[in-house]
Amino acid sequence: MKSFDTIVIGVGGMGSATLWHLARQGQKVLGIERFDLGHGMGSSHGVNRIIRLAYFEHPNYVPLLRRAYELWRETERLWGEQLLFVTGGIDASLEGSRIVQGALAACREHDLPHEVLTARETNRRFPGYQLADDYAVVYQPDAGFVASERAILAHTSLAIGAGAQVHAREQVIAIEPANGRVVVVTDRDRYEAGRVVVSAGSWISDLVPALKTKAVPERQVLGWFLPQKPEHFRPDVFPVSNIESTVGHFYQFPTWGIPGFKIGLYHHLHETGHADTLSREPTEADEEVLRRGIRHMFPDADGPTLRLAACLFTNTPDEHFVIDTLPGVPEVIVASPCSGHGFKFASVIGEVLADLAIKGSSRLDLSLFGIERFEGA
Ligand code: PYC
Repeated sequence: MKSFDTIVIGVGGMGSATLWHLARQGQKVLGIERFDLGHGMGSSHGVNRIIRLAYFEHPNYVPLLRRAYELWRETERLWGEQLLFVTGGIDASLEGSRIVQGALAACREHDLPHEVLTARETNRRFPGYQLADDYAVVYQPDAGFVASERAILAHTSLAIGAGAQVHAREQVIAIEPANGRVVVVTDRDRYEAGRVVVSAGSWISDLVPALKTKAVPERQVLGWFLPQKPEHFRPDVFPVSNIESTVGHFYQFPTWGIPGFKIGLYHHLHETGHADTLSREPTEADEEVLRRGIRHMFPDADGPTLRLAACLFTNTPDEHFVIDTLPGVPEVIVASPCSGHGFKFASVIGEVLADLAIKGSSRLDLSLFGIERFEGA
């Protein structure tokens, strides 16, 4: 049986970064991916994902984000291609509600650069936005997006260059811990390793049954639309945003990569199920949901549809991540139920998982992400 220091199961956003951080530290590593490398079945396709520092979800994410920014910049230097694009970012909601309060709490606790704007000031400064007067806005200059598909290829290429083995189109059937090591059984072979990192995204609970009700796949749809005024939706004039509006929590990007203004609705139509059976085929109903947000806040983007794509969130009950060793099984490390907001962290989570595999601990505070916070997990 072939033997490795660490096996990484799932070579997507988190797994590819983990492989790189393990390989660069001289580990003998194998990455196993059930689909093609850079496939469109998971949570990272559709060219880019938002990155932002003033994190409304919880101030504890900020130190991780600072390190994520550093590592994205390092990865782009080593890879020779830009992966992180700073556009500035807008967090908006009705006065006093979660997103604005959360973003301000992160700014206060970590002394982050930001501006509080009225809706009118926002609309004047960034004319792609047409927010109603009752929205409050926090503008953060460091936000932008990460080229998610390219980042997976970058991390994987760097890992292979540092000696990692990668097997795509190979499915893991079982993880069998025994005598302080782990056997990984696939549809092609059996391997053994000192540690296994399970970063299998929406398939994680197939391999880690303790997460069955704690890492729930959800269908999500992204749309790209041709603006009537394309000049208002370029990356130099249109900041990325999260807006908890009266018609839903929408997030949006300037035109980049795929032509068209990009928009998504958090928790789209609340469709959950097994990752194998959730439809990846967008429908007219999906498009209508996205147009609701466009008409409410971005009327100049209400042009022809250019592309729709379905991807998956993997939601935990509190929407915080799981990054931990399996209780009672320190050889198995789990990460990736990121509730739709994880990709921006891939660079740092890769480093954290490599540290957990090699040293058993991370210098970063992971207390928000423990598996045992879920009763019965
Ligand atoms: O982190 O801004 C974000 C985000 C939006 C949608 C999913 N994640």
